[in-house]
Amino acid sequence: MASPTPAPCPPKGQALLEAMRRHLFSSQAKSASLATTHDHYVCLSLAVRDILLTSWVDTADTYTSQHVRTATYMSAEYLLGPHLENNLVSLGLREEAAAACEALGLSLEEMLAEEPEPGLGNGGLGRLAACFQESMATLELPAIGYGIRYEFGIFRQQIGPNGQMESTDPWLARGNPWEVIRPEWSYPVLIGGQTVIGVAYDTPILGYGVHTANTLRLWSAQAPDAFDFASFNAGDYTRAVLHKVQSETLSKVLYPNDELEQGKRLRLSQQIFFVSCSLQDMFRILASQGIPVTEFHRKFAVQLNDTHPAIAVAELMRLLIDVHGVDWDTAWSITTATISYTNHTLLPEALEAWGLELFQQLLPRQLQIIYEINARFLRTLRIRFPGQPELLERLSLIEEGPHRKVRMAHLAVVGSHTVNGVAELHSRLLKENLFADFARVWPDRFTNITNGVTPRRWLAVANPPLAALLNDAIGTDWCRHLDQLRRLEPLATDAAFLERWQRVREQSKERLAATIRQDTGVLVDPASLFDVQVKRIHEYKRQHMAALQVVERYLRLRAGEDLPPRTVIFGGKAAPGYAMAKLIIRLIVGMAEIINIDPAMDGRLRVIFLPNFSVKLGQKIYPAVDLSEQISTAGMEASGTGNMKMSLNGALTIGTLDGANIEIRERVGDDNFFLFGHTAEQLAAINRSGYHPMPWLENDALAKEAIDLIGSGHFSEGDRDLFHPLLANLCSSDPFRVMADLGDYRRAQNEVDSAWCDAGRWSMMSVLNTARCGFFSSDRSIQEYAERIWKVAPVPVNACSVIPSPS
Ligand code: TH1
Repeated sequence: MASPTPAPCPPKGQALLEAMRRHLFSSQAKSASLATTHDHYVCLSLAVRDILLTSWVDTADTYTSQHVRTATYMSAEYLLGPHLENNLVSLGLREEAAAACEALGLSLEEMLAEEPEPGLGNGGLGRLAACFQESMATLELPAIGYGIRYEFGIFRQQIGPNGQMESTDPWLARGNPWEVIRPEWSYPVLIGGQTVIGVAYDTPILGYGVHTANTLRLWSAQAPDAFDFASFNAGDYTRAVLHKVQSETLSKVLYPNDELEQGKRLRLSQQIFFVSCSLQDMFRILASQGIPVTEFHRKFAVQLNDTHPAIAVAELMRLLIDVHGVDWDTAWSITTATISYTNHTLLPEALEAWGLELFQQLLPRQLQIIYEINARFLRTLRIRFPGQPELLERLSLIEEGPHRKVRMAHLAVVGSHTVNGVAELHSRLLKENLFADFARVWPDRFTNITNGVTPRRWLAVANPPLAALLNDAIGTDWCRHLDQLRRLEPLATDAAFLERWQRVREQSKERLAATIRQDTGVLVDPASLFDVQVKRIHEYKRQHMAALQVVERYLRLRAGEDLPPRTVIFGGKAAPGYAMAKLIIRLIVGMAEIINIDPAMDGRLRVIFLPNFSVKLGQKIYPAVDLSEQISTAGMEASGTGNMKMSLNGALTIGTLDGANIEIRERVGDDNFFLFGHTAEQLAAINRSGYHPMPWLENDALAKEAIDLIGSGHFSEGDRDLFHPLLANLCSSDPFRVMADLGDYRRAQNEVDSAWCDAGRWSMMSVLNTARCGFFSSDRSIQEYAERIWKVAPVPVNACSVIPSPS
């Protein structure tokens, strides 16, 4: 609300204020008396956009006039999160915007809350793509992000008594002030004999504290203009419109599956659609700069974000040969010199393989090219490895069997000069298992680049109190050079500093407690230990193991044990078709219902399932985490990035030796990390000798009691059948080795309880987590991509725009 006498606006704030007033009239066509909160949000966003447009225009001019080498990132997902606050922080205008809002009787917080989140991704893979875009701009690297402008992003999750319910996410319903349509840049794509047009929508991606603003170019599907004129003229208007509707479904909705490949016709169509538009766009840029097509690989480096855009290998060949008249061998050298591929998972169910029939129907020419690539590849192998037909069969781009398929991961490896995994362990396992044969053929092709997260969104924007403390203690350089956090180390034993640290953490926990109250109605004590697992719900991530642990804690508390107060917080979406994941949510919700009303648990234990985990909600959660749960079965979580966000914000991790946990532990130190569980190697050995959960369970009275309690219907209003599929699975095959790790998990949790009781020591460990996490900046990851894979150098952009800056 307006304060009676608003503080005078600073000059840049004044300019924002004037621009907001102007946009209310010229963009929203309203007077103040009719303006809604959303109108004001749009006006503020447009006012900020006016300012960043000079950077955007200057960046495009600089890149065009200097013919710069450019990295292009192809990703089916970008989990961007809201733009407004991030742009304000990048421009250094957060305070000014707050003042401008206040002068209008508005609050900046209210404006920020109005922004719908572009949820064009499922989870870690999409969020990584978003962090990478921001880091590329901050490092002043010429780059373009290519993807799909889904009209509906990841579904909205509501939690009812029966667990998860989904609804659509119409994020574009009220327009989008951050994008610019470029109808002049649209391209035809032939899919299943029908032409679809992709139209470019551009979003500026600002670098932090630099004049660079790169472009994220997302393709929207449209029916061709002259759509089916024949039917139209024949009076079959409906048929003509039907084709239009069919074409436009291509960019209608994001598939809500995380790490699950579902062989859907529409999905393959989406992939060729955005890949072909992007490559055609790159040829257009090449031509506009007078560069011959045979120089494609000198102008562009193309990074494939997992196999979703792997069809780029065949499509680039097709465009070079069929459209630009290049011969096969030259085209192949250009393609393999251009493309590189990041693998993000070892899970077999995520490995894309498309049935030949479907492929033939939709993309006959690309299939022909794939056959030719394969024939030539197998020929070289036959010469190098004579008499090894099994090896050839394993490496082939085509999977044999009753249903022959194209293996997209193989296509990506064969068509790339470099293949990387996303954490050290993952990259090693890629070479030892999934791509072992390929590693024999091309040992130098494989490398590792450990993931990172952007400190702008995940510290400066998400955690203003901590950012202010850091600025005060070690200066402001950490935001661009996250390694600077090292300078906190000496302060980890400084009592006065620890007190301030504590205060900052309390603030974040109070803020989250307020959100929890608003979203679930449950009151939680900010002084309790906030124990958090937020991420997609998946059995390999083992939310059910954490749930079992909570039931055990409940039993111990009921038996009179004295344990420090905890608030256990879960959040995350389950793929709508993934029954077991939905059942895990149902279990957590059932536990919360019983535990949170049990007077004996008051002040001791609270269980929360926060609905609709998203980037926005993550920004409130990560700063408030005391204990970060990273408990996946070793060898299954390729990297994880939530683990980095939590540790960076001062959480301690309880975790397995999996993904990037290993590197986090190496850096923060084993004293400041609660390790448990079998290693990937130990699990492999257990698997070889035949795993069964029963022997583990039989020696574990507490685990048995917990399972029995769940089975008794205690958390399901007496329904003994509800959780049967989950419990039966745990007690028979237990594919994710929950029982093998449960005992050691409990031991580590007990250590957490004792460590928490020494508040001073906990704070020191918390400081050391932040201080030693500088490595996990996406700036560092991107620097490695740019130097080792793309060979793309920074190009600083100077303010040279002829258009005057509005400020
Ligand atoms: C995730 C990985 O599970 C996670 O460990 C990693 O940190 C993240 O990628 C970024 O590298 C993946 N998400 C998906 C989503 C789909 C298919 C494969 C993966 S791997 C749809």
